[in-house]
Amino acid sequence: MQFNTPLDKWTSNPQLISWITENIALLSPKKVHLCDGSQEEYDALMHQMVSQGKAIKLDEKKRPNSFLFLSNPDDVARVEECTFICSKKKIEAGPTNNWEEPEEMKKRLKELFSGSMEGRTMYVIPFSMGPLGSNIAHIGVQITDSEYVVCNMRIMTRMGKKVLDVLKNDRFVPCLHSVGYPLKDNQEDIKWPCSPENRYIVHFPEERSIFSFGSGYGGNALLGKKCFALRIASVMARDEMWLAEHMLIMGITNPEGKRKYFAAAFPSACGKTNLAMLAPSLPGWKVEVVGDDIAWMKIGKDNTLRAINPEAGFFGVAPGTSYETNPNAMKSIEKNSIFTNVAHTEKEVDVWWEKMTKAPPSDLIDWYGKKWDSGSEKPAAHPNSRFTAPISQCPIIDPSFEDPEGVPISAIIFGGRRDGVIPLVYEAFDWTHGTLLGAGVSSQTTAAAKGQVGKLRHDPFAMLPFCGYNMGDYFAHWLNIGKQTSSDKLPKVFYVNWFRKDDAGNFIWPGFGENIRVLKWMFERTEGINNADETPIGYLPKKDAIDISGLKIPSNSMEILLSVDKKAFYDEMLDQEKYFEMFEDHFPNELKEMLSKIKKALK
Ligand code: OXD
Ligand code: MN
Repeated sequence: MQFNTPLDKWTSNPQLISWITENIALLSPKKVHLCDGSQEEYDALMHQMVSQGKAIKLDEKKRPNSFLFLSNPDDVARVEECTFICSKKKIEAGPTNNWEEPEEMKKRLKELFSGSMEGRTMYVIPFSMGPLGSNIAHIGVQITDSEYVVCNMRIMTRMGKKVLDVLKNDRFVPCLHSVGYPLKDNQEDIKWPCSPENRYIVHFPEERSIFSFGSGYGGNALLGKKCFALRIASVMARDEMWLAEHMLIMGITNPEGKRKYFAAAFPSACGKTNLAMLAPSLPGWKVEVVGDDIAWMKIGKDNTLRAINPEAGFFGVAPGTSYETNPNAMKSIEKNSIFTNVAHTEKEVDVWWEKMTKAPPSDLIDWYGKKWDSGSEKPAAHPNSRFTAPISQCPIIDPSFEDPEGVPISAIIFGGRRDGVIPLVYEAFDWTHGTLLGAGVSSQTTAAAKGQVGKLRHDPFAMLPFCGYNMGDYFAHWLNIGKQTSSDKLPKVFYVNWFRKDDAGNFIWPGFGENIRVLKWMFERTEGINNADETPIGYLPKKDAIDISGLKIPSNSMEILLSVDKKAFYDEMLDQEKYFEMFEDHFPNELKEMLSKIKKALK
């Protein structure tokens, strides 16, 4: 077998050496490339993909060192129906995950992976989720036959030789990935190799291992992200008493210069990336970003809940992002970025997507690679098209982004998209109630996702597709975390709804940079300021407690935004109760009692 560098010089980790050796035998690659994570390696792979017609180099002056990929139209998003949690017992995976008997699944995977890298290079990528050496961080190694994956992993994680120096002879999470498109008898490669009819994204939680076959896209293929940092990490977190969450982390500084950190979980299409990079409308307030998607949190030496972002890059949805809606995201992707399935201009070769500018450029090539007519019904960029960019390029990166201790979390925010019932903001009575707020997260579906628009979808903790074990046990784990420190050290928990509508169907709250006004109220709550009223559903802002100075909204808006219709909220509680029934006796009694208490108070 031809290696780019001798295996025994690259690592002396016995588990890693035998895993690589076994997989060479199984996958039958033509060559093996052990990644060092260098810029030269990245540049050479990109150069190779451009010359093979797999990538388009964007104009060097307009967008230096940036590339565009157009995927197979059948490989454009995470595939939840092909995602499995193969715990030994079905009950361990719970009612919200797909499950198959692990030995059966192993057999099927063995057949699929057998010879799947013929004619290709097998890349081995050591990566750290979290700052190297942090006691909250963990190490994985991904094997893949996709150069696109190697380059994306270099942006999304801390990757390469430096990780092996930290790993030494310790255990790592093995992540095996193949696009499932072997090149037999010198067959020519194609632009986006994949195998959509044979997709499997499989997790073995007891073994802490990941197998992904058939897709080259995003969360299916960049295994550090959803597969490791959420599904497998949630199991590790349960076993080791920490939290792996689908949350952004933001630093908020008040005009007096005091900085606090908030973490927030929202289902998709609720503006998580925009909130993480918010440009505050209130003078003197500052927001900085630690992460936009995933938070790992652990009670620290000081007994506060400490959070790190395990990722090193953004893998953000492009459409809708503009210098107006999210200038900090736009500045983060000005160079050294990868774009997937966006449109591009033919003449100067730069990227474009819906709402990036008011009017589309005249010479657009769409995400299929065809000329796009501005009158077309179909969007030029795929609705799930993405940018991959280093967080270090974000102009508002938080100074503690690399802090191995993590940042202390003062508030946890849950939320969803609801046109009624749920007020703009309220605060949980305590950690148990906060856990119920997380469990009760639900959101109305938007046109961005498949299916009926406006339908209510339960998405507990925004973790529905990402929890690696029984979600009922996950709720119990949250309650346990609350018992690991004193209540004054625990973050306060809030629920927000930016999306309430008036009778005419218009959003009442302006959102975006104005959300700082709601964050300011939460900030004050975490300071112990008495600016809330106790109500049956939690603490609501006192009249005039939310700073709306300089905000032009109709005079009764705040009243409507903060109103609670007791009957409607009672029905909401009944709906949650019904939803929780599926967890049977895994649903914690403490939450049942809290729910009953709230129902009683609403009666
Ligand atoms: C994501 C997701 O891509 O949550 O971040 O689906
Ligand atoms: Mn996400």
